[in-house]
Amino acid sequence: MATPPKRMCYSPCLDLSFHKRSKKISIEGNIAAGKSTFVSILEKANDEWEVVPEPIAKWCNVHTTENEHQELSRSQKSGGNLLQMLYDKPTRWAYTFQTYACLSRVRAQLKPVSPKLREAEHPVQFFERSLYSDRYIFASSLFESGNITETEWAIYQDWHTWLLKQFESETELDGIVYLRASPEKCMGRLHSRGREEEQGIQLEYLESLHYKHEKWLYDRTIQLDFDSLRDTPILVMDVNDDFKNDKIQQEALIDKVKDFLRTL
Ligand code: UDP
Ligand code: D5M
Ligand code: MG
Repeated sequence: MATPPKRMCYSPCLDLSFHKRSKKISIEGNIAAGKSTFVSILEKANDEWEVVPEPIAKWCNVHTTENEHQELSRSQKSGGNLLQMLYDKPTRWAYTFQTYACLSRVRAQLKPVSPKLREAEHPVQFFERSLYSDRYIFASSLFESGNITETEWAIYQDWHTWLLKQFESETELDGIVYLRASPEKCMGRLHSRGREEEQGIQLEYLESLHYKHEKWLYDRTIQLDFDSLRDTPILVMDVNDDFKNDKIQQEALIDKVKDFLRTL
């Protein structure tokens, strides 16, 4: 009898020695807290550190194949900006957004690592957010605000739990860095960044996301469905003070990350 084909094994698990010596760290924080700025600083700080950015470009420009194109609405033909659609009409697009956010994050996180990182002695991958923030910050908040229905929430939790368990060894985190900033500070940075899709975001939304981050990563009081996540070490760093233009601040933050990595 023919042996059934095994589930495709993505690169990290093909190389067991790499898998054992590498670390996966998620950088979490509110919208515009400074995550992208910080990960680009991290990437430059050490040759053995690599970054997996949030796949936001994909969410702002959803592509389809030629044939499917004929069936699409005008907004999608013009480049399917799912982030814009989410903010314009969350009751219609929140669930769709979550399916795509999760799919694109799994893909990004399972991409083969670079040969340079594979050769490194102490390789570290930093992810900008994680499959966990999709669920415990955003999807949960959109459900609580009535933008995801009870049925959608039940379906979401079902496939999200299943998917993460399927890819547990490839996506499990060794640590989390929480970039903690006040909602007011995030609002200021959001405006200074000026991403068009986000200009209608209200302080209230940032406050609700802040509260979710605090419960998950600071107070550690939310109910989690993944055993390993309950014990994942968390480094909390205050980023209310500008670090983007302050080398001393940057070095202090990098030193904290190095100390944290040594404990893992
Ligand atoms: N920013 C800043 N000072 C900082 C960190 C970030 O002025 O110390 C700015 C950054 O240049 C950007 C905005 O704040 O215009 C949001 O930062 P980022 O995109 O890194 O935030 P994210 O949403 O990724 O957390
Ligand atoms: O940018 C990420 C942007 O995407 C921000 O507007 C929040 C949004 N985002 C990210 N993940 C999700 C999920 N899962 N649901 C809804 N919205 C999401 P940044 O500013 O870098 O945080
Ligand atoms: Mg970012």
